[in-house]
Amino acid sequence: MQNLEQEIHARFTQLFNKEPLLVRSPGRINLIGEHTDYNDGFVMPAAIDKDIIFAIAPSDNGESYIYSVKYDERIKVDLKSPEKVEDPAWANYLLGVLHQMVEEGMPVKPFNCVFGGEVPLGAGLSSSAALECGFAFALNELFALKIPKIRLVKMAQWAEHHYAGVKCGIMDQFASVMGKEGHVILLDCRSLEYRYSPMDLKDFIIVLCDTKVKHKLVDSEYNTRRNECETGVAILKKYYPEITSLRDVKPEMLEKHKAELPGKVYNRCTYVVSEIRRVQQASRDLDAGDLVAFGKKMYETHEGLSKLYEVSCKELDFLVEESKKFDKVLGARMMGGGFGGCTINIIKKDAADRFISHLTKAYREAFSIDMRAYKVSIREGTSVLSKSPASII
Ligand code: GAF
Repeated sequence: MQNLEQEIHARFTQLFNKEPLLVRSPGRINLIGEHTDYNDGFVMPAAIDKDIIFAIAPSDNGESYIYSVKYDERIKVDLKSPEKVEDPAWANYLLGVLHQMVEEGMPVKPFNCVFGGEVPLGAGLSSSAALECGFAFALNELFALKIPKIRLVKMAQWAEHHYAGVKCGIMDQFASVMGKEGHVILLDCRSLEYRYSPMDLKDFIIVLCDTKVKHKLVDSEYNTRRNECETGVAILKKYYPEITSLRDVKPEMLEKHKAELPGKVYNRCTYVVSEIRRVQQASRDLDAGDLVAFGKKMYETHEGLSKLYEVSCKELDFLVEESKKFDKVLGARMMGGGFGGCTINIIKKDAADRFISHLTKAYREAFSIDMRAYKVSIREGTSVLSKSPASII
């Protein structure tokens, strides 16, 4: 982390010969509550110790540049109209944020920015939210725009919808900005009310197992799921005009009108309706310190995501099945949008290394792929690392 910060700082001073403001923005995990955010449900995410770091300072020559360390690529930004670009893809997450600030007439002046990080791409840890949120946060700080945090969250989500083309919910951006060290966030995605709950794992830790696969059509399948949920709501609304999302749907309503719902739509809705309830129960488990009950619910979630919501894949299913061979694993499931990325596992500390080497071996034998494992800790959301007086306007 220290090294990354130094690297980004060094690259900035080398390119722009100035002291920058440094901002970190984390990736996220989600304990439970998957594909519930865009259905007005509950989620339980947290920010983690994997960051993207931004170095940013005002520019002295009226031009603005953003440089990606990972891709060793830079773009020149037109501050008058930061429109979507064909290439490079990474630029759109940032341009989408900038576009809104410019549209709203915020006093964004020419700047230079260098960013890079350790949130793995395509692993379901929401590197895109970290990118959007960190950039929004950095501009807000640099130009003292006084944008409230929740507005930064929404601007980041807007960039994802309109510049990256994924109709995501609010969870990832919320977790990245609002995360709190050692706590999970229980977020009501309808009202945006939230509370922090201490994640007291006792002798357990969280291990992520990265399948290293990202199957095609992830984004279009994501948008399709969202549409299927909306179709379910539209059909049920004929009978229950008061409902506006799956949050309002009770299991009995689904059963009563099962025959009118296309099979897939019924399955998608069944999963979401039960997952929304499951998160509420899981939150009570956590309050009661009952990690065993919590872990069981993670397995139930995976089952629903795999069989009913159909966003898992053979690699994720394999890792979850293998985890069941370890009695020291309390729960495991696929995490995030699906079709690849990571599983999240809660496992006894002293068994973690054995678990990782067992899974790595089994996974390599099954798929000829080297799985990657991360032991993660829960950290603070997006924050300033260091301010250079010269860089602040
Ligand atoms: C992705 C989305 F960005 C989130 O909004 C959420 O829907 C998640 O998939 C599934 O729970 O990470």
